[in-house]
Amino acid sequence: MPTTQFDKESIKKSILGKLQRYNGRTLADATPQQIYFAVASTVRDQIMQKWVAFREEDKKSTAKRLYYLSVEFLTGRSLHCNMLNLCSMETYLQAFKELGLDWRAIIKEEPEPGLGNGGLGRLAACFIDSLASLSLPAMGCTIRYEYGLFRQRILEGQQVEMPDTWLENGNVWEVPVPDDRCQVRFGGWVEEAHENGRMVFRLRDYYSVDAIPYDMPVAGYDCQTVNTLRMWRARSPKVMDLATFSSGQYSKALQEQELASVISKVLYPEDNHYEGKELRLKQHYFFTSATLQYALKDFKRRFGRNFRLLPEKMTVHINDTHPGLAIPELMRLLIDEEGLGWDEASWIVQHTVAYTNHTVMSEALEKWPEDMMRNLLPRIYMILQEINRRLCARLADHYHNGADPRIAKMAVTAYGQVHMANLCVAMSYSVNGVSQLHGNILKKDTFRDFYHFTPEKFSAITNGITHRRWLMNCNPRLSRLICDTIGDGWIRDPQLLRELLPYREDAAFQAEFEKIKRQNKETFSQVLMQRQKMSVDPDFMFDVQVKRLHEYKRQLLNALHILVLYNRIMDDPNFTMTPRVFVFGAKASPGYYMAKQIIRLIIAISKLIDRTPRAKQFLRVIFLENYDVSGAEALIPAADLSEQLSTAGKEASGTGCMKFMMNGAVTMGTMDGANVEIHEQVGPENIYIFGMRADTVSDLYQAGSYQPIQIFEANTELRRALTQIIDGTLFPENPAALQDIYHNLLFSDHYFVLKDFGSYSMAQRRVDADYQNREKWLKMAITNTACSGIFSSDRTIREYNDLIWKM
Ligand code: 26W
Repeated sequence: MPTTQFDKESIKKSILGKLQRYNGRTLADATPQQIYFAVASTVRDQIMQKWVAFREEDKKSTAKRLYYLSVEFLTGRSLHCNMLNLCSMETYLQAFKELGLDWRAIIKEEPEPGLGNGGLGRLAACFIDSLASLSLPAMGCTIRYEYGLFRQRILEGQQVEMPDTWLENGNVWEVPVPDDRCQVRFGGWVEEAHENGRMVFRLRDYYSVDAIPYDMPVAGYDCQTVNTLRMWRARSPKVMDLATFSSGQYSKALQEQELASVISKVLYPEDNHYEGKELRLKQHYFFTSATLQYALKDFKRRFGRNFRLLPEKMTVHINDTHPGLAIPELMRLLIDEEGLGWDEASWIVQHTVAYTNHTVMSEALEKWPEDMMRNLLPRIYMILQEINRRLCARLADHYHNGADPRIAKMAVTAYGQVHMANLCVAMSYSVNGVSQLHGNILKKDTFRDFYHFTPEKFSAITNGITHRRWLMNCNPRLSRLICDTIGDGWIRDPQLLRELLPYREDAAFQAEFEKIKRQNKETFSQVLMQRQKMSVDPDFMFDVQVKRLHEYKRQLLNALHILVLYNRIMDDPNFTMTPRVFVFGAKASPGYYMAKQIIRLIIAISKLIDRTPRAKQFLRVIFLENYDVSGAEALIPAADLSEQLSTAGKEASGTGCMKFMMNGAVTMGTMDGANVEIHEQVGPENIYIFGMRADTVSDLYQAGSYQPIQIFEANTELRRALTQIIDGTLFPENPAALQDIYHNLLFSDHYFVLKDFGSYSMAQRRVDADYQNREKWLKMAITNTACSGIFSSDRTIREYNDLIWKM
């Protein structure tokens, strides 16, 4: 075993040695940052040893490889998970103890890479963990953003965005790989010529950008596999022009280098909302082209120029449409660089690229202006046009009518726009949704016409989360209890968590479970104190809604309900309820006005309660600032109730819901996305379901008859709460501050907040009563943990592999 080099004594020696060599310090006078570096680079050394051995083996392999392309990988911190996946936790903890180090403090020093917005990016991170742990050969490919998602601060009750400088002190986990650098070309024009009886295309007057890969090892759990997360960084290919520099024109000399490197400068903060920004298109093409150039190089090294073999030897999986230019780029590389004909290249692409859709929100579907595409990527644009021409010809043929309206709906280019989802559906061999409901909506609605042509392409594979990070790592107390109760088989096979079911009525087990939840609440309260100088009472019920702020996720439903509770408390001196703290965490896209107003509302309600002593006995509202992966890891194990309130049909899957469930929180949710499947797993008695079903929502949109004002008039409690938004209750000095929320709800309410409010409020009454019945509640909570195994991303990845990748 190579790990014997990393026994306790050598770990201690390594940490002390690194502090001495890199910092010239002893342990006693090293800073926490320096200690973190010494520890993390010791763990890295251990991974590197495995990585080298793994890659030696891998080089000889002729097996199929997966390239998982995603514009986001929201990995969170790595140190803790790496120690766990190496199965060296105990040894490290012993070493820390003997050195007098507090490991919690060390872990906190790691900057969190915020290379993602929300669900899509976090899913990619769970997937690479599962891929490695199941020993499937895969490379995650993305952009090495210098600035990740903004850091959120709350100032005067409003969100303020600050840059996320995660690379400031370096990144211990990455290794630059200059030998795999390549160039990506933009702009110019296409010269067409005949050579040896065939058309050739040459890009002229282009400018190119260097793509430099930085690799991060992804160590699988208790196995020899170490996969790679490859992050591409953009750099100018030109060294700075010294003549210009010497003549004193410093800024001109620097300009060109700056222009190239902006491509990997910053992550776009829009989630589920598309804007046709040119820099974003550059980012997408940049990392997609670099990845495919590398993938082809690797393919040729292994199999020569036998390109027919390509679909058998690699899959390019595109995580939503953002890397969709992989399709024309692979065509370009095969035709222009390798000399293949159109038909052969097209066949290869259509058997190599697989696509996952993550949203049906129309404002999130990418459509690039044709002009922009033509100017920035002229050769790619040409290929897109040819793909479109052939697609439309086939459709016209099929419908016996070149003017059939379905053709424009399915076209790749139409009305001056390139429709990325149509490109991906038309040219991939697989199109999948991320929950059963979402998969059905794709077939019946979003891609209905495509589905009629090629039903065999479509599938639904429900998302998952890695139980290693989201249970073993973030909730060590519960993990220990589970191991003590049913053994540790569930770590390899999380479905074995079901063996907990008989214990849900066991009084001793319930007591332990309850004790752990309380301890986790105390721990969270400490974290909250460190993060924003606040604490919470661990005797309160923890009711949590954490996710991106978006109107469809309906944080408003929750906020209005809190106002209703406030009024019940204030109106009736005899009123009592289960004391509850409502925790919110949510970043709003900086340009999303309504989302920012909703944050203001939540904070205003929090302040209203804090200045009202009677209300404070029963209610608290906490807005967790800068909600990120580390925040989630501290909060989710402490939650009692998980709020999943999206308008049915809008949340493709949701993955937060699974993390809460696994940690023993009960769901309050609509029949949307993965909630439907949680309901199926735990049964109706262990979940709170409310609101309209997706088909009813769809009918209501069709009918166009919804009038929220009628509900406003009929529901007294709701009317009162809504009125408080504008009557000075919340902002005595500025009552109009949130009037847009009020107007929107009354006269539009696109996401049916008012419509579902009554049902939500009733379900919340049941929660209040059930939580008092400790036995009943604990039984529900334990059932949720016990039934959560199916939502491990190991199951998800196995399904992708069986159905799509076939590695
Ligand atoms: C171009 C702007 C943009 C940015 C991000 C459009 C769309 C996106 C993502 C596809 C949005 C997203 O993160 N979707 C979420 O994906 C998760 C993983 O599958 C699901 O669990 C969530 O329900 C879905 O909202």
